[in-house]
Amino acid sequence: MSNTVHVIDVDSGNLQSLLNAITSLGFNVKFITHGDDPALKTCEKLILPGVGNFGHFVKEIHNRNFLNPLKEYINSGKPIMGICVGLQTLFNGSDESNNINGLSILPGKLSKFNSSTKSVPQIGWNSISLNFSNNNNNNSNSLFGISEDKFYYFVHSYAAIRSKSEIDSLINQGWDLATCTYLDETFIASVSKDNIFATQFHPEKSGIAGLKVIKSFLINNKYSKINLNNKNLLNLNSNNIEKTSTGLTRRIVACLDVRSNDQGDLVVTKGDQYDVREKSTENNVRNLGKPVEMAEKYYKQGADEVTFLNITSFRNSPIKDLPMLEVLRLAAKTCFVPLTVGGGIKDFIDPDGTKYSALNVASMYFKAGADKISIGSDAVRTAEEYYLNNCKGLGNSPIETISAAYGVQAVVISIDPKRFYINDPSNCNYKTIKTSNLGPNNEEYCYYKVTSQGGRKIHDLGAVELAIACENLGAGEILLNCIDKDGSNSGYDFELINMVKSNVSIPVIASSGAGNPQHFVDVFKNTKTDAALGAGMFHRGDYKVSDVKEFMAKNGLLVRIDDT
Ligand code: 1PR
Repeated sequence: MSNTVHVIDVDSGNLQSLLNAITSLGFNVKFITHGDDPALKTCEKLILPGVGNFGHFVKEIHNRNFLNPLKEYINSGKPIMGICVGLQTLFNGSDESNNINGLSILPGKLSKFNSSTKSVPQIGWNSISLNFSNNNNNNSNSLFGISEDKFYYFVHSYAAIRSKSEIDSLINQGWDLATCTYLDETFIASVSKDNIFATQFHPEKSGIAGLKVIKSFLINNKYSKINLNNKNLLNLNSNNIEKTSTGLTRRIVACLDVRSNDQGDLVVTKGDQYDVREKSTENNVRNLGKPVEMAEKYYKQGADEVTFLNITSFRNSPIKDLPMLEVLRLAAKTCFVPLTVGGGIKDFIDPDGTKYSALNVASMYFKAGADKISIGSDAVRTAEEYYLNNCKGLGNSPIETISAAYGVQAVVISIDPKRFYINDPSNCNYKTIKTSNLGPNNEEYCYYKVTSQGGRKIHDLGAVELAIACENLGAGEILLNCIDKDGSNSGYDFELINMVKSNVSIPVIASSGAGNPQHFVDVFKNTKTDAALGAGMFHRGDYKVSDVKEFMAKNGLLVRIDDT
């Protein structure tokens, strides 16, 4: 059996992670970028991965002359595996890009999740149900070991949403299926028939459980015996564990604030209310460890996601940011969960006069292995522009250009809000709330102004207003910090989280204030946050990510525990 797998590359999103995953399993990858490549006729195994926009992906398949060679490959009976938009392309088409035809190997179209009932995109770890056709080999799972007792990482707004009878009809046509239910909508998470296999989720980002699926495909291990009693003890099989309404697990994000220290080394640091210097006379930047090593440690402890924030990027040129690219490259080789990078994602001109667009910068990070980029300061500038322009984007902002190229799921907005108190909310320009923590002069109301440049500049813009503008411009997720809570170990700011969450339909990651596992339980029980982030408590070694997850599970919350 050849050790090489061929992967179709039409410049659609981050293929570096897939390459890293396959390489970590001891296989080689050869990319095929054009349908005329003779390797398409001779290769033994093909992967069709896709990220982002359906229309863009399918057009590239056409433009690069892949259509007929791809059909010939599939008809030859040799194995092919589609991932994410690669699975979507097997259908007739998608509401995301009308008038663009898919391969029509499977019937019907993709449609958008209903965002009036839940966060869209679906971002996170969900479980699947297996549905087998009658011609399946003696009650064997032909889905390369995909299992009902595992969680897989999904990130998408469009899906093959199907009714029970439509699913039965596919099964009658000989398809083995994994379906997934996202709150009120059931969609196709994986398909298998003859030589065709595809997943809507990203196995290369689904931890060890996902790597096992890729490995099974690479070694032709299509069938595995069904063992439905083998459920994850901590989770799906336990009566004490909640069933979340969306099906998603409670997502835990480990965050690394990174900067150069006074010796010029790139270090993980952590501040109190954004002040990252020691309180000693030396006043050094706190050095809590090396970014790549710490990221790997958190991945192994079970973090569902790792975020890197380059916290001093606003002072530097992109050339000085290059070490962060290296951090991403190295971390992506060992961390098979989503990676986000923030800091300095904006248009700028280098000291030598070279112009870079934010899209150029983001592309460099995606190529290095990032799955999402996070925009802080420039999102504030863009939102101010949006309101000055009668709530319309100019079309050229980083949020708009990056989400158009890589999909909304790839653009996170990092908000750095600061709390202000008032007595009378009637004349306030920002969304206010009646607070349960009275202000210093017993004020009963509060609001949050956003800041930029690491909290240094306070803007006349509210946190909710910023979040709404960014969602409208094409952001896919909010990373909601809170300067007042940062590094305080006193728990999250529920009032802020509830206020922002109830005004947007994209997912929100709660951040700032986590000091112990109880704080994670509290934030999920008291708010509708989609994820919770911790930094200092992990870096200091007070608790491991696994301590948090075990505590959450003991308190009945659904968390992902990876395979070993
Ligand atoms: O503005 O696009 O260049 O992005 C800069 C990014 O760096 C922003 O995301 C901004 O939040 C972040 N940043 C800038 N300065 C600081 C600083 O600390 N001096 N860190 C900073 C923000 C906030 C969190 C932190 C949580 C949890 N750090 O991500 O990890 O508050 O901490 P805790 O669990 O220990 O309480 P741009």
